[in-house]
Amino acid sequence: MSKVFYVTTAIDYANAAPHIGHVYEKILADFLARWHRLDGYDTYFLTGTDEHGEKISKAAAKAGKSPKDFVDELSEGAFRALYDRLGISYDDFIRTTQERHKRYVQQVLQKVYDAGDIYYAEYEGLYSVGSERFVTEKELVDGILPGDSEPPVLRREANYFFRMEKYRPWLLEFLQNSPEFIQPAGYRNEVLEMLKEPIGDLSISRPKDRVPWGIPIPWDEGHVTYVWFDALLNYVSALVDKGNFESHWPHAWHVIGKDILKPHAVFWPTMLKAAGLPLYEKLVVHGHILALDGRKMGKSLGNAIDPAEVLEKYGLDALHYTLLRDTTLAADSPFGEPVIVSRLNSDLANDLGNLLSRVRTMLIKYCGGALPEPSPAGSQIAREGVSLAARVRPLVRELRFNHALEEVLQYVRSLNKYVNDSKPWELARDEANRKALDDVLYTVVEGLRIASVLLEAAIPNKARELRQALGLGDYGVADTERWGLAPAGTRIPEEAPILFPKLEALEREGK
Ligand code: ME8
Repeated sequence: MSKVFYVTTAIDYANAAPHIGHVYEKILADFLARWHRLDGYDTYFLTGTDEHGEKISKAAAKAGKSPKDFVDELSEGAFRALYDRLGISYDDFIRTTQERHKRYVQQVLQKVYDAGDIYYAEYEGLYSVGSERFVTEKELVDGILPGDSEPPVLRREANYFFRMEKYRPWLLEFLQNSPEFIQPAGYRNEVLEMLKEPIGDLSISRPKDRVPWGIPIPWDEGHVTYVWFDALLNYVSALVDKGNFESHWPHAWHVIGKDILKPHAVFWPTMLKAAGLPLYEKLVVHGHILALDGRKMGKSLGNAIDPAEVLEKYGLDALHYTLLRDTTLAADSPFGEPVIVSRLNSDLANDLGNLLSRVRTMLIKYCGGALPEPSPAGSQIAREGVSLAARVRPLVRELRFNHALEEVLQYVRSLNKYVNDSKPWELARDEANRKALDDVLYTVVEGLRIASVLLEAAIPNKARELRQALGLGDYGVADTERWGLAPAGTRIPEEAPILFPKLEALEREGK
């Protein structure tokens, strides 16, 4: 059976600079993409920007720019540039203003219209510009949609409507029978609750004279497509454009934040059904990143962290690792520099980096700077190493990323303890212990090789640097399930930078 994996992120609104929440989500998806690539899946990773709608045109007008110039600058200069610096390993970056996307959206609209699932009607309702959708009274708390900064406005206009309500019984039944479809389970329950009562039909157009910035409705010049109907289709339009819809679509995992659960869990499956397209495989919903005091981060609150700044200060690997290790998918997670510093010092500098320095020093001192012959595969620590992937893999697939990383770190700690208990510096005093000494050092090298591969999706650059410092190249997850792959006689580089300098040291040096 060939293994195929397709992962997407929400496409960010190109209306302001990216924030740490955007970065968190891209790192979650990047972790999944990298892990699956390493584990032998034919992997495709899509991210991009959402560039139409009222929110964008308002922001452009405020900045005194045309919507096109405005989104070009933000999409390329801010979002894509930041994700490149962050090492987000996307295969395609979609922008909803691209021709390939517009063409596909129009095709789908026409198909659903021709099938009779789109009609024209007048509607009056409360509209949230912040969330770009009509909301119900029930969704509001003190007159405002949670997460929005402004109350919704009463709006009456004639629009095209998608017969979403018609598909509600089907969707409800499907979700009841598919416990794995929306994860974590708490979000699934929220959706099941939403679907118990009528959801109404979805207004999918806007009059062009009020919102000119959008994809024209193919059969009516006077209307443009509602931004969510446009945006959701990015997940498919990008695949169709590259000719890998058939192969990858059935394996799609969408990574999104909890605030856009309804569009992804309700609008999107019903749209796919109406368009005669199969459903995606899984919706991966994450909570929000909060300030350390537990409050929402915001520029106006002065408690926001700038992702570009923390990236510059702590490096890509530390940021990826801590956002994966110190958050829980199902909940909102407080995050800030103290979290990065303490995690970097403990797991990465003390446990992992220090072990690498220790073993390198001993290889140079006791083995002439070359890897010794493989140690026995049957030792306790070797068996623990080759079985590690079997423990980590299900944790990744179950989206328990923090547990997956902790599992590997526990192994790294076992390796540290193994060195302390075996005392190679004492063995080195007597040539009669040569074989025992070689075995200890090889075991640590092999253990580090295994750990580095299983951590690579979270510390992509440092994992490779670690192996390079031992003269080793790249391996896949399957190569961690075999002992003795580090070739005997491999020369290790004489010099290697400290993998993760402790942070007090950085501060002292004034870096
Ligand atoms: O919603 N913590 O775009 P967006 C974690 N264009 N994630 C956060 C967050 C936070 N504090 N704040 C926002 C949109 N996000 C639409 C998506 S998809 C077809 C269209 C997440 O720029 C948010 O939940 O407002 C969403 O998943 C993503 O960032 C983009 O948000």
